[in-house]
Amino acid sequence: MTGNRGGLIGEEQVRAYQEDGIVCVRQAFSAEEVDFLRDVVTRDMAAPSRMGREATRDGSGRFFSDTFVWKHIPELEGFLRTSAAADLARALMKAEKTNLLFDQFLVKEPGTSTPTVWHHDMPYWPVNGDQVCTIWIALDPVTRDSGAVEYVKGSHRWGQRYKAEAFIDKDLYKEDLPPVPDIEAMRDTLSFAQYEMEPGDCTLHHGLTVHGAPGNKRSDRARRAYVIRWTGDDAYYYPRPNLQPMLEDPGIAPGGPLDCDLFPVMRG
Ligand SMILES: O=C(O)CCC(=O)C(=O)O
Repeated sequence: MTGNRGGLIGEEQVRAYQEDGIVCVRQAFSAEEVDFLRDVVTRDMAAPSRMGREATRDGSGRFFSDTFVWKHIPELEGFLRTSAAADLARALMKAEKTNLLFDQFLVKEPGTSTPTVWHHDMPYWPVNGDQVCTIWIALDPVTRDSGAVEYVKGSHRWGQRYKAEAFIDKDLYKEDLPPVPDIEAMRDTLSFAQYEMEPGDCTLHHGLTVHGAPGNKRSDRARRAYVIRWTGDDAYYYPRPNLQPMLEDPGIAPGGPLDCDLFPVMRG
């Protein structure tokens, strides 16, 4: 299998990703890589890029996000190019080519009450295709009470896109799509995945898998994640009005491949 570094991905995980839209891969990243990412997130939180946002809603704590961090802290490019992250995404998507869409830190500091609303990712982004996925790398031990992300298994195959709901700017998204259904009211009829994780563990989810997360109730530990968005062969540029801001205009044609300096090819 292409890009299957160190045998981290087997047939069963590819099947699970394709069927469930979510898999967890244990210890895909070394202690040195985790230390590197922890150092970078500390620096980034102290001096975020212009894409940095506070996603904290009313309540306690701090829900921090920054995107396109690799353009702000250039050492990240080495990690993006040489770590297992791109290989895992490529193997699960069954892609030949793999582009980086963007990277992101998502941090819930201790005592952050803000949940992550139920949503799926693609309505936020100027991209379309089946081969779109996210890797979420744990930089701290993650438990339900520290804000482990929860995923609705199989929701990427519901054949429906839901309206993006803003984490930050409430009036941003205007696409004419139905809202995400009331997932809490459907708990008995749906199947969920939520993983307790150690630093260096990661999850990969499909761009249409519905997911959300509780706040971080712990007072002793942050929930820091390095999150990378990847696309494969069938993905194309699909700009629409009022989307999540990208760092800059990528200068590529709608309907065409993503390959450009902003969304570079990392494999293939
Ligand atoms: O980390 C979180 O709370 C949300 C993660 C998320 O929405 C994502 O990885 O797409």
